[in-house]
Amino acid sequence: MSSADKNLSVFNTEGLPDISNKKFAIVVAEWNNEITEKLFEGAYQTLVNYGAAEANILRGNVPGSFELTLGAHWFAQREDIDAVIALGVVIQGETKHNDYINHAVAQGITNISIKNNKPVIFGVLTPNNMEQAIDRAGGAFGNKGDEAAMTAIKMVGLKDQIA
Ligand code: DLZ
Repeated sequence: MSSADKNLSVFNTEGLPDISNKKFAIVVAEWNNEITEKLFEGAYQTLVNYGAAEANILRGNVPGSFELTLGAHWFAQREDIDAVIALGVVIQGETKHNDYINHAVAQGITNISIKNNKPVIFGVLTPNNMEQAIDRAGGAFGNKGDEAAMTAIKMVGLKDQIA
């Protein structure tokens, strides 16, 4: 099992949809960018590994995770985009700032997904510290960017089946 496959072991990867003509957007928060870049690399590579054309993967940066909702909304509004992946890392701090950001983004992403009737994937890590973040961005616990991309692939296929 390759390391990319190991990261995705929580998923059933049989019968995945053909995504060669699907278009994806990845929105990346610049806060904690040493981690969010790893999440981006994992998400991008997983999309390519499972059949997405590189020309069909767009990227947009936003300053912090709080801005992911609006950045994702701008992409989700576009008819040519099939799914959006929002990537960020909000590390627990001494203040409650992180709680406000996490709740706002989780709610915001849910809202824009429903409003635009397309998958908008919550790829935001909420670790207690940097070590936990590293473990989940290509470290001991895999790469949550890979998982976010696989979720997007599966939801794109489900939409074609169900919606
Ligand atoms: C302000 C802030 C803080 C304290 N922590 C984080 C963080 O851990 N991760 C993150 O992505 N962004 C953080 N930000 C920035 C906010 O997301 C946002 O960019 C600012 O509050 C401006 O709206």
